[in-house]
Amino acid sequence: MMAPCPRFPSTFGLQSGYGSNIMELPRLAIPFLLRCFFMKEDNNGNNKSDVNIGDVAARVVRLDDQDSLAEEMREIGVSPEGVNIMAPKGVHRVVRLTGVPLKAAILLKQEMLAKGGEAAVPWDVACLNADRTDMLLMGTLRQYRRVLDSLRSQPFGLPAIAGVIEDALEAWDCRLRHEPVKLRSGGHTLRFGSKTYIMGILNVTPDSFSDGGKYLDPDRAVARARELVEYGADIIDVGGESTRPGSDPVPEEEEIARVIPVVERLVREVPVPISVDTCKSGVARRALEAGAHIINDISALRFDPGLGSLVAQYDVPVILMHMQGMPKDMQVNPHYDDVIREIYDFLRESIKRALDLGVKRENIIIDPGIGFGKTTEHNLEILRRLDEFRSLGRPILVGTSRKSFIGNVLGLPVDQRVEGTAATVALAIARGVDIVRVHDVREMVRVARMADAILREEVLERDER
Ligand code: HH2
Repeated sequence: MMAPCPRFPSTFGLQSGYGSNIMELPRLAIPFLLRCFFMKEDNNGNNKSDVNIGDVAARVVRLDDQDSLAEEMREIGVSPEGVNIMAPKGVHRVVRLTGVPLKAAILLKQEMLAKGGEAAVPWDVACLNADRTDMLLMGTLRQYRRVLDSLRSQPFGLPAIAGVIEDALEAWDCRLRHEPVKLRSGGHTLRFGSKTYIMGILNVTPDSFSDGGKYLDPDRAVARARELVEYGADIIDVGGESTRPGSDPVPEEEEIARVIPVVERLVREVPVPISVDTCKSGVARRALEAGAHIINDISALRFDPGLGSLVAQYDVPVILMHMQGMPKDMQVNPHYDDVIREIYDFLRESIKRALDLGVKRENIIIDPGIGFGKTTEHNLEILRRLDEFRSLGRPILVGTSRKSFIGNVLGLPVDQRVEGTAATVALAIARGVDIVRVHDVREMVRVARMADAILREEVLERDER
């Protein structure tokens, strides 16, 4: 005889307030009825199953994107239709929105709740005491899809806000699918997502913090570049101006005299793309005329108004880096209210500025600027949360190599930071970085290849074919 039904379990209960929906009743009732059917109670009223469960085991699986989840579903035999329906329900995302107008925030919260998600807002919003607010949206991809569909027919700017949310979600998930970037000469193409690119540092300066004075002579510089390529560098980054903390700018003619003879030779003599680390359009123009492939601008097109249009004219990739202050004073009490948010906003605006100047979106690479106006704690937080920059939808570069935050953590001088650098490179790759700018190319190529083999299955599959 069937035992009396257990009490309606609280976890099945209808939520009060937002989200209550009579249409949900059949969905809630089915598991409840199944439970009534299969469960018995012992004399004390505790539930006891009459089925021998044998060897059932549970394991939390780490599937943080739809593709991996779909793969796992196929593995256990879920039908293709089932995979399509269920995969978006199994991937949860938290999205931080900033600067949302009050009325839009209230409707957006209601929409998230109505579709089974959540939206955290400050108390001021509940009291209608704010003009604009930040929000944390929480939901599965399916819930977002349903919310976004319904926002598109709502007032208060919600259709545009839906677009912002959708772009961030798509960019975060599509990092492995950036379009290939064909470089202007040498038949080079950058295929971001397929591997981690190693940018080897070649400073032709007398005073760089780590390799200053070693490669001022062009013959030595070229020999070093050849060595870096032999070790596995994918790109050589030539710099003629140190930007270490406390450094002064170098006059343009001086920078040209250091950089251009080396670039002219490298373009002919080494088989990888050449990037030039400069903020000056005069230096960049000469380098591009000499055949350089990429411009690396630590000022993100802010210091020289001519640099953006030059990059656009030559149709080359440009690295836009975040920096607070100027190299001379950037390490004097760097301060942020919210370091990730401020760098994110800076890079978002930098991308917009570059686009306005005519730079193609596919030519933009972003860089949070490790060590440029940041304390050790700021640098560590940036690395910990590097993946948040993926929502900007552009490939990410980081330059941690031998920098002082590694020295501060390990208590080691600049010539003993290779293992510390290796840790940052491996973890940055795990967070989705596309290019690492390093001095110790031989070692970091090994770190990156190993990390790629773990994280980018397609790399291994490709190599094994
Ligand atoms: N760091 C340095 C120089 N250029 N460019 C990008 N995009 N990102 C970086 O992190 C970055 C950079 C500083 O390192 P280094 O070139 O070794 O030292 P110096 O400025 O003293 O020449």
